[in-house]
Amino acid sequence: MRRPSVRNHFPRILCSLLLIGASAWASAPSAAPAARSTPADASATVLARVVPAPASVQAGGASYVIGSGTRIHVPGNSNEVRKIGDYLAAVLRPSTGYPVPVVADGGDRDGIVLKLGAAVSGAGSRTAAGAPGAGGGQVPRDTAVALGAEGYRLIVSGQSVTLGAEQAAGLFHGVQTLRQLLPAAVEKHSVQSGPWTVPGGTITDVPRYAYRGGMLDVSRHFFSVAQVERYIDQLALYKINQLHLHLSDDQGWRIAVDSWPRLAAYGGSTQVGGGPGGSYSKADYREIVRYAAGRYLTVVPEIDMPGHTNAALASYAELNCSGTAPPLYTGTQVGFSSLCVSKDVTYRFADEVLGELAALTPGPYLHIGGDEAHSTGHADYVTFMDKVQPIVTKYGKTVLAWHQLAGAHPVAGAVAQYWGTDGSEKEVADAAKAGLRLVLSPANRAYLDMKYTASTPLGLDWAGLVEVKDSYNWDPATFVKGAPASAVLGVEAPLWTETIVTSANIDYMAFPRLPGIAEIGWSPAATHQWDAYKVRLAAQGPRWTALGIGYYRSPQVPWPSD
Ligand code: TNX
Repeated sequence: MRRPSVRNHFPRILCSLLLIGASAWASAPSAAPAARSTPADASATVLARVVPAPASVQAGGASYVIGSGTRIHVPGNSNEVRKIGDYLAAVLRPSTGYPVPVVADGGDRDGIVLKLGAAVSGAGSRTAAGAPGAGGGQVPRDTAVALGAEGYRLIVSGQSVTLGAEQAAGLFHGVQTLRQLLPAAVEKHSVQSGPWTVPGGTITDVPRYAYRGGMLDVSRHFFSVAQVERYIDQLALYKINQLHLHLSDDQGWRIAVDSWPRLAAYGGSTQVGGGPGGSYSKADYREIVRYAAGRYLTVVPEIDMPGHTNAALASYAELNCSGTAPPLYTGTQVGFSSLCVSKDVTYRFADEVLGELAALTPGPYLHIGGDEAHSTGHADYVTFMDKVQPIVTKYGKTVLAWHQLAGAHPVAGAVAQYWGTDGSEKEVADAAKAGLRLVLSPANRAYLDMKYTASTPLGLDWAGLVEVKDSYNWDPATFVKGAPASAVLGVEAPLWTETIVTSANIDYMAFPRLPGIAEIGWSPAATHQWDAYKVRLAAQGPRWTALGIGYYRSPQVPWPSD
């Protein structure tokens, strides 16, 4: 495959990064599992195993054991927090066999307490060692750290597990951490023997980057709503907060558009290799959005333009400069298709498609593609982007596009998704200096469709072979040479599906690399260390097995036998 370079520039907004000082890091993930098994060591070991690595971990104090009397308390009984309580209960009930009721009262502190809002920053009284104090259950004011939109604090003592956050997303992320503090068998769907011990200590955690994405290409091969929801559940485990859906490409158009009905009906009728394809009705798409929102993920829909458009061009002859529709395409070449930049109908098409998609999408972004437009001349490419970006902003959305946008005129506030391999594209760095924000998806690091080794049965290798260590060892802040670190909004792991057909295929390519990209997006740079990470990652293996996720057992990772 030919991969093009980019040109050009533009304005800015800073992504505020909330970083806890490395000093707060205490005994955390860099501490490899201890060989001895005194209770304190055992606690430290378990607390130090979380992926993504939390910003601050203090092990110590009595452990909490989930038992038949454990309840999940939702003081204030807000609907949103109750849903998170129900989600946690749904994880705990099948494997523990306990009833784990979710109750509104906050008075009884013997159990798991989910606290939202003001109480979190209020006076607290538990020590890091978990000794109960006068304000039992309050989240202590033990650091000056603001938990913000997604942070949380988890305090485990002999009496209770108290999870506090300023926003519900933080509680949800804290629940993912709590899952990892329990034995892997907690993820199974039948009753297992405990004990269900949560080690004593305190975790205070906030993300490094606001945007932490996973992309699924549902165009090259179509994936059902249930398959997408399965992937959402996997993304949520690692605190990913954006689901980018690549909804259109040469091989298939996957979203119903009322004003252009043949896009889905005809353009969605096949896929790579000539299978039946498929598309989402608007109700299907709303269901994906709803399900994702319940896991604190925002859906980022992509309509790839002006290239990667054969499915649309085949559906409507008038979109072609020639006026003739090409046949549907089921191969894997890229760069041969283009919307007709000089025709007015092209912009009516873009307006109506993006308008309908904006109306269905509560999240802030519309991704307009813009990659590999090899059949669109540069001047035409710039013209097209000049006309289509304002359509996105007219519908109240933020422009997201592949990094070729940097070679056109990115509008104020736009975000470019970088997919190069060596960070040498000066146009991208210049545009970032001028204010373009970046989401980092370097293909030789973050592309989940790259083979791990030459013998990986699935995947492609145009960006190289990407073993687990390659995938983990990079820093978003410095990857694009000359781009200011402040321009980086976050990271994303794309999974292109030319060779990916089933959920088992998705599992195998995403695991174990996806958690590494999630960690790069979430954890403080100071925690980044392969030797410690591979031990933490290894501990995830039994969890994936318990969840039915079949992963690649990379020889780089010291997996336990499970
Ligand atoms: C490049 S990177 C593409 C996709 C392919 C992918 C395969 C980018 C924005 N486009 O069209 O599916 O490589 O790895």
